[in-house]
Amino acid sequence: MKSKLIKISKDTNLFLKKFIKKQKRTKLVVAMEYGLFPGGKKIRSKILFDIGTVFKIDYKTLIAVGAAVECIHAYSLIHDDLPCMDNDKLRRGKSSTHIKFGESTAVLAGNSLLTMAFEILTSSNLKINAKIKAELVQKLSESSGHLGIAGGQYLDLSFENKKISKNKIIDMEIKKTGKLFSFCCAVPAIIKRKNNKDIKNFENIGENIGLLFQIADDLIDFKGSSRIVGKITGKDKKKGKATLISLLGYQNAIKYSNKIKSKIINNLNKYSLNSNNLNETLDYILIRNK
Ligand code: GRG
Repeated sequence: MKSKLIKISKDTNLFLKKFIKKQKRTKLVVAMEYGLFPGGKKIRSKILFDIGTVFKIDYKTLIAVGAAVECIHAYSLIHDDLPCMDNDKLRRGKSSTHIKFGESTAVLAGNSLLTMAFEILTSSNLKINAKIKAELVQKLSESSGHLGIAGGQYLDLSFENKKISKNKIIDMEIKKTGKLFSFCCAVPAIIKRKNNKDIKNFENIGENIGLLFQIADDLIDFKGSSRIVGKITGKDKKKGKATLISLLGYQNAIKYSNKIKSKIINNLNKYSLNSNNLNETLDYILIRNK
């Protein structure tokens, strides 16, 4: 598992470096690269790889689409750390982008990474037909906007210091974190021109993976060490964040995450697909300490 993740991470970074190198160099690109490299764990790209391999999608295509996803993800982290959002000074073991370059540059670097994701999806590097590219662009935009990450972040901020129901917390976490995983899981089905019902099913699997990932992230914030995680931990409690841990307690949140894991695997097994790779990624998500 670790060696596959390292290879995917290396190939994704290489793809992104080459993509940026082909463009005219600007000062803003320095802040974009700071937010992108060396980068995080590349779990979203790994999920894309796990499902993509089952569908026999070409590796280079998976790396290119994964690179677009990592641009959106890096953008969300840069903006998430801004003083008007979660106000964090540390990310991926170094100063947040706005601490290093200033707020306005961080906002613009984030915006430029968002648009770069769509440049990648529509570029000639990606060898898939135009109709499928358009569908990927549509799905990724939907996952990033008010129905997805941005909408989830809005809810996350507006839920602070309030008593929020389990369903509302789940809805917020699926939007904030799940929608990008949902996109990763649907991509192979979209490329293989599966019907809408199958695509919806894979989106649903992705939402649950995202939810699982977010619960694990909240458990790390609750118990993890800042030195290992590379960002300040213990913030959720201080900020009065609505999480499944604050609602259910630590042990029950772990039980709930195991239930979601079984749901994901059962759902995938319905397709009689080999879920070995995905299974090991889910285990990694649950046992990781950063
Ligand atoms: C990006 C569309 C868009 C809007 C901006 C700021 C914001 C609105 C959204 C924030 C969303 C957010 C930060 C959700 C948390 C997701 C999460 C658990 C991130 C941590 O992911 P890891 O652990 O990070 O994969 P690494 O560093 O490993 O890549």
